[in-house]
Amino acid sequence: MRKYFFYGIILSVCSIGFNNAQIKVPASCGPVPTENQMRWQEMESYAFVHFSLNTYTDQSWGFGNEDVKLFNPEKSDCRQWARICKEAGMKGIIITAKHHCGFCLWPSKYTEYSVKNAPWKNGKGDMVREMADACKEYGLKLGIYLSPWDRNSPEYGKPEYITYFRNQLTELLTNYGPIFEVWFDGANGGNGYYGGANETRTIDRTTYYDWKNTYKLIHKLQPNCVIWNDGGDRGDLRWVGTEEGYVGETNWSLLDATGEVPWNMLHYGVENGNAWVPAEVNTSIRPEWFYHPSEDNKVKTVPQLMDLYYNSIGRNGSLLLNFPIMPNGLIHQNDEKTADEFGQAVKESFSVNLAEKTKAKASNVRGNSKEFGADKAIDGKKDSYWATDDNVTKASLTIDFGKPTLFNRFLIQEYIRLGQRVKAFTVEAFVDGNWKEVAKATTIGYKRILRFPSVKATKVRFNITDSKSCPVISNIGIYNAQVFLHAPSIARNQAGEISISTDDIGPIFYYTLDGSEPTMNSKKYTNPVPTQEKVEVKAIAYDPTSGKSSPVNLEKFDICRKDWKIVGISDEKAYTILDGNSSTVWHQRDGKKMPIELVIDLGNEYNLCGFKYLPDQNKWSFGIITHYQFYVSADNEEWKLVSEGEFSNIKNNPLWQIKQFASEKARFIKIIALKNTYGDDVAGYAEVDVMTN
Ligand code: FUL
Repeated sequence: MRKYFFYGIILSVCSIGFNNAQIKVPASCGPVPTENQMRWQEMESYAFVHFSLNTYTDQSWGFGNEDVKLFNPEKSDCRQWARICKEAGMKGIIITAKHHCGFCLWPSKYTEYSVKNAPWKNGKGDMVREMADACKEYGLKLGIYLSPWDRNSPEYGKPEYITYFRNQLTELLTNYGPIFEVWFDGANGGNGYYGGANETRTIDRTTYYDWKNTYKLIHKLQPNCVIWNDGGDRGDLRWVGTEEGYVGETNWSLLDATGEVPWNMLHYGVENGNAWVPAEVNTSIRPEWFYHPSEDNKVKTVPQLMDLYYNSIGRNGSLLLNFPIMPNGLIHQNDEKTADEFGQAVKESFSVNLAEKTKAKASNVRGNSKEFGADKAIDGKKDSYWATDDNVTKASLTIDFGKPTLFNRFLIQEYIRLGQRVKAFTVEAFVDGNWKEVAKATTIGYKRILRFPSVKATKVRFNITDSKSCPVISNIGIYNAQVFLHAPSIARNQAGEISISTDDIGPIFYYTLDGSEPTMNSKKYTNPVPTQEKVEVKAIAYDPTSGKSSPVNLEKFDICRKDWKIVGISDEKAYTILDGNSSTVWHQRDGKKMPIELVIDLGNEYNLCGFKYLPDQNKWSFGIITHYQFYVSADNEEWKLVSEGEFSNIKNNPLWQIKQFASEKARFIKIIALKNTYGDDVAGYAEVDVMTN
């Protein structure tokens, strides 16, 4: 009897051992990240700082002829930038060492167009060095933005420029310590100063830069660095096709290694792509990348920054958030305040993981092995995971809180070292004895966070409903995060009526028209508010249920457009360009060739000092004007040219374009579209407005 008992033990020990030996780690599914990409992905968020001669000329893109003597940031302090980024929870900073104007923030040996000829620190300054030192002090990584397009260099467009570019890259990659990312912008070629040639130079972005050899150089000088490139050859990371701060809800970290990358591939990735190229979401804390004093009240609010967070990091991307530097060399206090509050909000929202220390059970566990059990998804370790048997592509994992628990966020991570797999999943909550679906999504990847209205439940069930291969889940988080009200939108139609609205459900609005801060004692918004003059509208949203109110939104409107007539155009739709609605667009074409003219009679004479153009908000649409002339007239006969030039970066960032000029009395305005983003014969407008004094 004893003997059999003994043999029994031996047998079962052996069979466990035997079983375990058979349970292999799941085979990887498709392409997987490199160590560099893994390290980068785990950083999650990092900053951009945009600082150059543009900062001193109020431009978005410098032409390349701006005077180096303008650069004199008398209070410059990279430690302030690093402190702010650190407090906002960021892990690194990418500095615009050289933007398109060609001006270098470091004393490059290869050009005179740099800090060495600026009055700042008597030409002895080196902003990249100061940035590197500050990053080191604050435990941040350093990245480099080096614009391939250089509107100053006389060599740009010629083969010699590639040597110049690589020489500069070598300086940056050898003299400033470890670099975590290099950023090569995709704006390539066009008109510029080019050492005095003042001409248009076009290049073939697929061949001109010979990226393959530049990449070799980077790998040699900085083996741990990731490459972002929107200009030609695939780098390690991809752009997401917009600068507004979101990637597709479906987001594969895969692309095809060769071939064109149309917008949908940038935005959603490619499910069966043959290269691992994850998404980096780049956007600015203000509308523009460089500092413009007119945007001091346009700094993104905490609710907007939280949306960015969920729409980038929460969708399997990283967040690259830009801070413009002021002419004095500092980040503005408004940007600092909101960045700091954003950092706090993220920290607080995700401080308590309600899934930790609960019980988890899965519908299938790989080989029934403890090594791949459900609890591995809630053990807080990034290298352990729940996995199923190979042939399983549908599976569930249930988390039991043991008591009713309130939550509104579901965070999930795949173990991406084995590839990205999940194609569809749902989340259910067990409420009053029934399962109720609270969220549904497609891809997961490194991290996915779903938002839904708060629910109180005793259990949560995560259901994978489709997967490319057996699921491998490394982490689940359940949170009861802070919920923010958005500042309301404010618009004015052609008749001068102000309307206030929001996408949030339930809030009421309070507003002022005299520049004072709105409170719950201000006027309550019920119907559109008639206005006839210049007006400054401030509004807040207030939610009576939670007692919370939103940040303030401020919109300034110039003269009322009610008497405006579009001259010589019979198409009634043309008036959508004056309706105050940014989503309505009118295209002027009718077989006309560029240049295309648009004349507007303002109905009265005004002191004009500027005009504003809002392009189609769908930047892949046609008719987005890039080059323009603006004329004014008292009588629609004699015209005076008051402004001409480019709408820089309008395709990637389709913002209001604001152009100011010396004041002129006039009743008629004429916009001439010279060129659009597609180089064809259409001029499109979402809105047109003027500025008066
Ligand atoms: C764009 C550039 O043209 C902008 O000026 C800015 O630097 C942004 C980050 O990338 O494409």
